[in-house]
Amino acid sequence: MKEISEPGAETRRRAAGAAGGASPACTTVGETRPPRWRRWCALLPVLACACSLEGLSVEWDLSSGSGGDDGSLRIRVEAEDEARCELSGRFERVNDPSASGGEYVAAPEMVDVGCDAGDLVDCSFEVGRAGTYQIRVRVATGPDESVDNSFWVSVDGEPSEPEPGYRYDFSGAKFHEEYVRHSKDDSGALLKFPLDPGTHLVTFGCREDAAKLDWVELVRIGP
Ligand SMILES: [Ca+2]
Ligand SMILES: [Ca+2]
Repeated sequence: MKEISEPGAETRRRAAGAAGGASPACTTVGETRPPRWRRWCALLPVLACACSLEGLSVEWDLSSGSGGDDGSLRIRVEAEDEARCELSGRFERVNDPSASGGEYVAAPEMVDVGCDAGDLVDCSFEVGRAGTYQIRVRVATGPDESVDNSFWVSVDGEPSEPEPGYRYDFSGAKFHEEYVRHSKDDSGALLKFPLDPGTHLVTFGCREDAAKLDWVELVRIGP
């Protein structure tokens, strides 16, 4: 509801501003003008309103941060959705009532067996709008939070060297939402990607088995 009410309020303010700005000029100047010109002046607030609506949803979602569920700016796929996310190697779906959709995916913990390069979750996204995107996820660590808490993350196969993706560490044994960070970056920078319209692949590779992935979102944060 916020997405609807707030842009509306802003639009009303803009329309009011436009009317306030345009009307005096129109009425003082317009009275000496032909009727057609006066009709054009009367339309100005409406036109200003329509023009400002064009960019509003973007501005609003940028400022709101947590946003909402505007499908054009946030695209979510459930990791267990086989139509959207392909599981390879050891990754498997796990039933869990605390997971969104009742399932998450993970590579099961195997003693003395490390992750393999072929243990992957490949999620495809149809991006309709060019822009800069971040990755938001719902994740949880496995039972041992110190060794069940990271993935390799890549977009469209990059980066692939020297490591098979950006290292993404997280904490918290309960499912929670967060933006994916590049954990080896000292500033802990959030990953950002310029994406053109089309199909894009976001890959979560096994770095520590038992780490849980519930869903993945692409969030457009700007042009
Ligand atoms: Ca592990
Ligand atoms: Ca899920």
